[in-house]
Amino acid sequence: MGATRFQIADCPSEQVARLRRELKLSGALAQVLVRRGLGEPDRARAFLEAAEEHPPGAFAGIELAVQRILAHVSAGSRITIHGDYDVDGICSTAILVRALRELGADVDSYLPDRIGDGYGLAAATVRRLAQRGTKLLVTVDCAITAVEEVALAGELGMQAIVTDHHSARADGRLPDAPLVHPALCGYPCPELCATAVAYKLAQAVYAAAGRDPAELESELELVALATVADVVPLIGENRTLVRRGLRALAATRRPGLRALMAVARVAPGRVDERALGFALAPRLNAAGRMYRADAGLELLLTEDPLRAQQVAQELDRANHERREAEQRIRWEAEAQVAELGERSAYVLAGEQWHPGVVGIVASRLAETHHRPVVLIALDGASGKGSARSIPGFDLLAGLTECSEQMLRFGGHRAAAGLEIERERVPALAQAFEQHAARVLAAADLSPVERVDAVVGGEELGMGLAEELQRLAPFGHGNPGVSLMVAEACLRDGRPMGEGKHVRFTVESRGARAQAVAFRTGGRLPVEDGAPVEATFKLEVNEWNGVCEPRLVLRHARPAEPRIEVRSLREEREVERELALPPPPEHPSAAPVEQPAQAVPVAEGEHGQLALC
Ligand SMILES: [Mn+2]
Repeated sequence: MGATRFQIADCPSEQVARLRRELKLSGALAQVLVRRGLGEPDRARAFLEAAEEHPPGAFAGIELAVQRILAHVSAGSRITIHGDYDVDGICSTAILVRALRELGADVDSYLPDRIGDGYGLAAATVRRLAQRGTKLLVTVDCAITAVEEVALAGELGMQAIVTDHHSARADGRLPDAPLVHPALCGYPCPELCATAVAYKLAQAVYAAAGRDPAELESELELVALATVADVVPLIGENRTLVRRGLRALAATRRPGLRALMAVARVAPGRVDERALGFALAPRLNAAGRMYRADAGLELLLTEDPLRAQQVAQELDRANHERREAEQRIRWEAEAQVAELGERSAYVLAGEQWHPGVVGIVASRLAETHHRPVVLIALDGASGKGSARSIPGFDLLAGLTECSEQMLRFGGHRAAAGLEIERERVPALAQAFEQHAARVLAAADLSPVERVDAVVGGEELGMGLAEELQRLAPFGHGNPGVSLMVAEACLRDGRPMGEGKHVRFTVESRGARAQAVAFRTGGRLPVEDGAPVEATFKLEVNEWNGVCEPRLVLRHARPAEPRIEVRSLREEREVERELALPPPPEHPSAAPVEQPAQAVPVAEGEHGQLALC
């Protein structure tokens, strides 16, 4: 993998000064906002306040869905919520089941089985539900592409409502049913997850039934969990939903969530977006990956604390199994990568790779090697694969180029799934790698770190650590802040964590700060005391009841001498000088990328956000 490059975007100092003045912010936070396209004070203020919220009526046509639901509630006919086996699919199902039950509906649910049914609404399921007596089929987190299946439901005497947030079919055909979909119904935050869509629909149904939608406030717990787990961008209304949901979670009375937090050792009062993504979501997902997702749904719906505890322990065990399966596949896959050597993409296949886990491993490999990765679980004469991409590569386009090698495939730019005959795997590998080698430029093959602010050592205190929390929740679409420390050198490396990590002192402009770097083998990644270009994240670290600022190294590279080599490599030096970290009072730098040595940032618990 190529070295990480630093990218320091333009940051006009007059915009920084204006934000500092009008919003009373530090220079560092103002730089972050300007570099993230929020230099306009009103937009910056709105983002920091995270108060964007829209009424359910902003979904065009939602009243059709509401009327249809209420008609079935008053008729007492059977309503089935059809969800999905991941966190978003489970949480959206739970919200509608609870809300409709509360209104006296005859409601049940169906979660497809990842291996047996596959993703989405299947014709066989539609038939089964019709036989089981369903009169109204409500889909959540799926079925926007299920044109034929929804038509079949109609033929079998069922009405349907489709709620989803996935992309519609390429041919533009939509199911013939009332739709509640953020992008297709003109909702002002088009990137809601399915659980947020279900929450809005439940609010609309409550309002129309004469109930107070505020009764649904506690469902924001599930909205926050699913918004983080489903990796939708944490901007716009999603920020509001996650913040409010985290507050609700801290005081949750739902037995299942309390039990889940207990097995994951998350203190409710300190639950944050990382706990959602790395501790709670993987456990809730584990049942659907290893067995069936129903246990997750039962956990969210039960009112019985004892039963909640049992199910939470079951999920915790399934999560352990998932981790073991993941670890084993990863070792085998890494061995294949080592054998293949440097390639533009990797297509790897193995026996007895759990198909519910290959997607997680594919994303880890894509991240580690910064290459598109296809992982295929072979079983008999065929195999099921999962693929993950990197920013510069359109995965679906790449697979489409090799379509004749596969039985079927689907997905999008960043993630995809496929089925293939065993004997075709080598041909797919060859075609896919050739395509990747053709379309990927050298620059695409090394990761880029976007620097948010350039700061001096004297700024790296508790004040800034707390101030940066105003940008939370962090995650997809709103990454953690990367601070470049100007004129830094790293000193006094001392191993910690059984020699895996290192703690050290950062010096910059006469100020010193304590820092840590994870997974460096206990050593400083650069020469002790030498000038470096280094990026950090600055956290509030709570340990034994004491709050301290903590600097965590992201990447470091030796700072190259700037003046001496000017005559030799003048062109390059002009570029480098533009990249010189400016003092925080005058932050202005042209966008320049510089190579840096990668230091992996510890990502907390061994968890996973990506979809399978
Ligand atoms: Mn979803």
